[in-house]
Amino acid sequence: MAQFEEVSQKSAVHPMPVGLVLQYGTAGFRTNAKQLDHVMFRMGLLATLRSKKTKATIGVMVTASHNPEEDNGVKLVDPMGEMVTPAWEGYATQLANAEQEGLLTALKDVIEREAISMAQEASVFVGKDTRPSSESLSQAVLDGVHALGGHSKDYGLVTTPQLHYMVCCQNTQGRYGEATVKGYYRKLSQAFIQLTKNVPNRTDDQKALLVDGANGIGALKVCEMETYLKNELQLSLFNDGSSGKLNHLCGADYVKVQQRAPKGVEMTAGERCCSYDGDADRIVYYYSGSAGRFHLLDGDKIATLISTYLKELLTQAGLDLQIAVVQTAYANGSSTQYLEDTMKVIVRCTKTGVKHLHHAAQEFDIGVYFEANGHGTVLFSKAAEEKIQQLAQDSNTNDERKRAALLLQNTVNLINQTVGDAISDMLLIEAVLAIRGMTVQQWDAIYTDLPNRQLKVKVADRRVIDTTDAERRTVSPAGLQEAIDSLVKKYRQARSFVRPSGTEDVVRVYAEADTQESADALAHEVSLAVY
Ligand code: 16G
Ligand code: ZN
Repeated sequence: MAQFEEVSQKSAVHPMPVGLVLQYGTAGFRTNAKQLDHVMFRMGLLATLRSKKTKATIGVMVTASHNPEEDNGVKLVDPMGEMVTPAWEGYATQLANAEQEGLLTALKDVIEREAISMAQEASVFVGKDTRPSSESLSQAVLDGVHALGGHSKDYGLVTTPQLHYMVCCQNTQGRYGEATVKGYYRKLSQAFIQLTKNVPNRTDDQKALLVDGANGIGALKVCEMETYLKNELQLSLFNDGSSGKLNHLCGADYVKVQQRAPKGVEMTAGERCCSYDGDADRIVYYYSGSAGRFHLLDGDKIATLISTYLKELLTQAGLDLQIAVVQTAYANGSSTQYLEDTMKVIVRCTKTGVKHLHHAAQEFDIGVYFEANGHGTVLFSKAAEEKIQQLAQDSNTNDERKRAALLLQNTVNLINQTVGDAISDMLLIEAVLAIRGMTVQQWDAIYTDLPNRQLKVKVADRRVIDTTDAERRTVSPAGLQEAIDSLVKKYRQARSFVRPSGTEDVVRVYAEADTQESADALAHEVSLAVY
C-alpha cells in the first residue's frame, strides 16, 4: 500500500537511537530533546490513527513543561480536549520503542486491534512551546501526520491549554468557541470584563499584578492577550523570555518547590504576584509579607478560593447544584479540613496526575480540581451549564438571583474546561478577588497551611513500592506502611506518605505536621524507612 511505503521512507529520516527505551508517562514522553525526533514522527503517525478512529481532530503538543530547556516532550490530546485515553498511551509506548524494521508491524497492529478504517480522513492540530528544539521536533510530528495522509494544522507557538482548547472548539463545531488564538483571547477577555465591570471603585492597585512568565510561551501569549483586557488588569511581566533561560530560577515549579520568589521579580510588600510554568498549564500565586516573609498560595489555596466563590454564587442564585473539590495526597491537610468542615463541600482524593483528577471531577455538577503544584481547572456538567444559562436568561428572576446567575455564566465562559490553564486560572482568580473585594493577604488567611516537607529518595527499583487509597498508603514492600504509621504517631497533626514518581527515577516522600521541625524530621525518618 502506498500509504505504508511513505511511512517506511519517511521513518528512515527519523531513525530511532539504538537501545533507547521510553515510556508514555503521566505527562507524555519527556527526555533530552536530542533523543526525541523519532518519537515525534511516530506520534504524528499515532495521532493520525487516533483521528481516524475517533473521526475527530486530535492534538499533539510539543513541550516538556517545567523541565530544563534542553529537554522536550510530547502529549496527545483527545477530541474533547482531554488527555489521550490510557489504552492509547500503551500504543504510544509500543510505537515509540518499535525497532526501525518493526515500525510498520507495530503500526498495523494498532490499526487491526482498533479496527481502524484507513479510508477515513484524519485531522491533527499541532502546537509547540518556545524551546529551541521545538521547531524541528514539531516538524517531525507533521511529517508523521503527512506520511499517513492526514491533514494538519500547525498552530505554531501556543500554550498547552490553548492547543487543548482549539481541539475542543474544532470538535464541537464552534460551540465551545472559535478554534483560533484570537478567538480564545476574545472569549476569555469578554468574560473577564463582564465579571469585573460592575465591581465598584477598583483601584489601579487592585488591578495590578506581577507575572513571572518562566521565560516561556505563557509570557508571549499573555502579552498578546493584554490589549484585549482593556486595562481591566494591569500586568507587569517578568521573565518574558527576552534574556533569561526557560524555567531557570523562575516559573511555577521553581517557586513551589523552592518556596521563594523567582529571579528578577521585584515585589514590594503585599503586592500580588504569580508564576506560570514552561507551557502555561500551571500557576501559583505569592506575595511578600510585611516582615519580608515569602507567602505561597498554591493549588490548594486556589481551589479553596474558587470553590468558596462558586458555592456562594450557587446559594445566591438558589441553584441546587452539587459542588466538589478534587485533590491529591499532596493537598495540605489544612485545606482538606477547611473544605470539609467549614465549607461543607465534598472532597475527593485521587492519584497524582491531571487525568485522574479530571476524571473524578467529571462526576459532579461542578468539579473543582487542583493539584497542589498549581495545575487545575473547574468542570461544569452539561446540565449545570444549562441550569445556569436558563436562570441568567429568565426575566422573572429577582435581582439577586439574576446577578448571581450572570456571574456564574461569565465564570463558565472564563474557564478553560479542557485542562489546567495558567492564563484562564489567573483571570478567574483576579476576577474572584475583585468581586469579593479581597486582598491577597485575606485570601491567604482563609486557612493556614500545615508545615510540610517533600523529599526524593533514590532506590534500586522504585517499582517495588505499590500504593493504594489514592497513593496515601503502601501495600508493598511488606512492613513499610506499619513503619510509616508508627513514625507518624510520634508527631502532632502529622501525616506522611510515599509514592514512586511517575516522571523521575525516585521515590517521593511527603510529610506534614504541626511545626516545620516536626515535618522535616518525619520526612527524614520516613525516607530512611524506604531504603
Ligand atoms: C506530571 C503530571 C502532574 C503531576 C506530576 C507528578 C500531567 C499533565 N502532569 O507532571 O500532574 O503532578 O507529573 O510527577 O498529568 P511525579 O510523578 O514525578 O511526582
Ligand atoms: Zn506544564
